[in-house]
Amino acid sequence: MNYPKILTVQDISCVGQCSLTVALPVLSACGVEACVMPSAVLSTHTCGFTGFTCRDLTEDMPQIAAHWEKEKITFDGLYTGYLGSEAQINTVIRLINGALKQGAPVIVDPAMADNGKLYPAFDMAYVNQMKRLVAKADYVVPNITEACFLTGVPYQENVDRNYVDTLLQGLVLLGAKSVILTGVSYREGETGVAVYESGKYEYYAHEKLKNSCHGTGDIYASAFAGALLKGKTAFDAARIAADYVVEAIRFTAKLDNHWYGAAFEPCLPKLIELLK
Ligand code: PXL
Repeated sequence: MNYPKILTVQDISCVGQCSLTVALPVLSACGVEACVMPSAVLSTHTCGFTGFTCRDLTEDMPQIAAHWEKEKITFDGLYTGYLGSEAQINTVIRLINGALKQGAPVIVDPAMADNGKLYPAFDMAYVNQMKRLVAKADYVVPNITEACFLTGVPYQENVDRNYVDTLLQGLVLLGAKSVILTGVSYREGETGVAVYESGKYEYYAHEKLKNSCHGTGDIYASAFAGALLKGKTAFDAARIAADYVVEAIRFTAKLDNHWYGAAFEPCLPKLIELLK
């Protein structure tokens, strides 16, 4: 019975359908035991709400890790998302070095930017710290914007194979073993995911919907991590996650004024179906 235990490190945005409120249900639906190390508690996410509160848990994180170490608790995989600081990245690197079982994959979603821009909380110093985490990744799961910030390649809205190859190679040069690059659109009405693993490039194209939603990167990375831990190949996990996110975006388009996130919950049965 494949019942893996994954650790995910990211914030709790109490309202906003992102980070841990996405990762927990999605990983659970995949049939994976999801353990968490929350990096901060925010009243909402930071994109579109104003006046949100934030309780930084940077100082709690090493204490949590120390307790796990004492209890000899280890994990079959580690998946990181939105983090807040260099100190948090240091704790994650310590977990990678000490809290994982042999061969457990490290999945890094460098959640920090979209549409050509960094999220409000981040600057280039954080981008540089994130490079240290990418260097430890078995799978890095950026969107095009994040890949550009990490590699120093200027952001372009329209991309071709050459441009995508430059991003993939740049991420591998940083130390990532495999790259799952999302939002790669070569044709009108179509977008997709480029998977670069062991020197091999594969591409999965899917429908590009007219609406876009905040938080889809978190839904994508969570579904990818869950599918991978359940034994799917990286390409199959990338495809399943893409099909699931498309479904969630399609569902969200039917709602009135659901602006802050994607309604991924009603589509969880579809994810479970895709995993069969
Ligand atoms: O990965 C999305 C995300 C997660 N957590 C917080 C955010 C965002 C994006 O804006 O603000 C706190």
